[in-house]
This record gives sequence, structure tokens and C-alpha cells, in this order.
Amino acid sequence: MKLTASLTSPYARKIRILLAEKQIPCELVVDSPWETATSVPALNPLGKVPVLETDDGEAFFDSPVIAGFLEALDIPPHFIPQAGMPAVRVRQTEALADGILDAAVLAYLETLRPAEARLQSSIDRQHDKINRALARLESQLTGEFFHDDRISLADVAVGCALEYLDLRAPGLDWRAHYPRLKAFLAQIGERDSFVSTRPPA
Ligand SMILES: N[C@@H](CCC(=O)N[C@@H](CS)C(=O)NCC(=O)O)C(=O)O
Repeated sequence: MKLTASLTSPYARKIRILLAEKQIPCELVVDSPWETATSVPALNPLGKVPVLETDDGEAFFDSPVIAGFLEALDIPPHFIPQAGMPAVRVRQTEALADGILDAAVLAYLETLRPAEARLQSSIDRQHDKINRALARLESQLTGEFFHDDRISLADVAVGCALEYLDLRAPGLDWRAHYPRLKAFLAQIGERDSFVSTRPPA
């Protein structure tokens, strides 16, 4: 199996964490879709990472689909409940965390524009989405993990989203407003799978 990813992609990091937790051997091919020499569009017409290629040559994207593929391999520990509402709820939390990423990426790209072309209202709009999503996550977190008493894809996705905010939107200072999320990240961030996939400084 081969995973094409950039080292800073939080979507790809979700998958790298699942691979590490499940101890699934997988070659990591570092490729940034923003570079002109990228091979990503040949694998994923949308030109985005992560892409996972199976040994049979099938390519899967995007990260929720790849997470589903890894679960379908039936290699423990499992990160998505087998079926029914528990699986839907884990996926819902993953969607909320991924939505934070989508908003953070858009806000970050806006900050890269020259000052005279930058739309502060666009950045504010994305930051509002992030804050509403963080408030929802803060209210949903009543124990150590988001669902049941064991780690799931929901926890991995939220952990990746929070650390991505640290990387690309440090000015948001989310820890000052969301103490449960702060404690959550302090704990989950110590797992080997998180430490070994942290983006380079
Ligand atoms: N929904 C996708 C999002 C993937 C995504 O946006 N990846 C970024 C890297 S963080 C990317 O490849 N962007 C390149 C582009 O938008 O052209 C997923 O979950 O895999």
C-alpha cells in the first residue's frame, strides 16, 4: 500500500495516524499538490492529498473514504463502529473536525494574498465557522473521548484539526476559550501516532 501525502496536510495526517495505530505497513510518498511537478492529479483528478493506492493499483481519496477503506480491512483496533447510529455519530464528529480544516485552509489561503487584495470579511467568515464548530465540540466532549470510552476516528479527526489551528491560525488562541478541548489535545497529542506524524516545524 502507498499513501501520497504532504507532511503538513491535516487530512493526510488523520490517515497516517490510523495507519500507525493499526500498525499497517504503508509506503509514504511525500508530494505537495501545490508544486508544479506534482503527481497528485494523475492519482486524484481533484488534485488533493491524501491518496491511498492499494497493492492492486486502486486509488482511494478523500480522507473519510480512505478511513472507511482501512476499517474495511478489519484490522484492529477499530476506529469506526461497525454500523448504525454509533457509526453515523463518529462520522458526524469527523465531518465537523474536517469542516474546521476546510475553513482554516480557506482563511489561511486568504492571508497569503497581497494585503491590498485580501478580504478580511472572508477570513472573519471562516473564523466564525471555526469558532462555532469548536463550541459545538466543546459541548459534546463529556469524557475522555468523543464517543464511548475508547478512541475513535472522531478523536483522531478533532486532534488533527486542533493541531492544524495551532499551525495555521495561532492567533485564534482556541485554548483560551475551550478548556475541555485543551485538555483533550494535551492527552491525545501524547500518543505515539500523533507524535510521529506531527508536521515539521
Ligand atoms: N476533503 C479532502 C480534503 C483534502 C485537501 O483539501 N487536501 C489539501 C492538502 S491539506 C490539498 O491537497 N489541497 C490542494 C488543492 O486544493 O489544490 C480530504 O478529506 O481528503
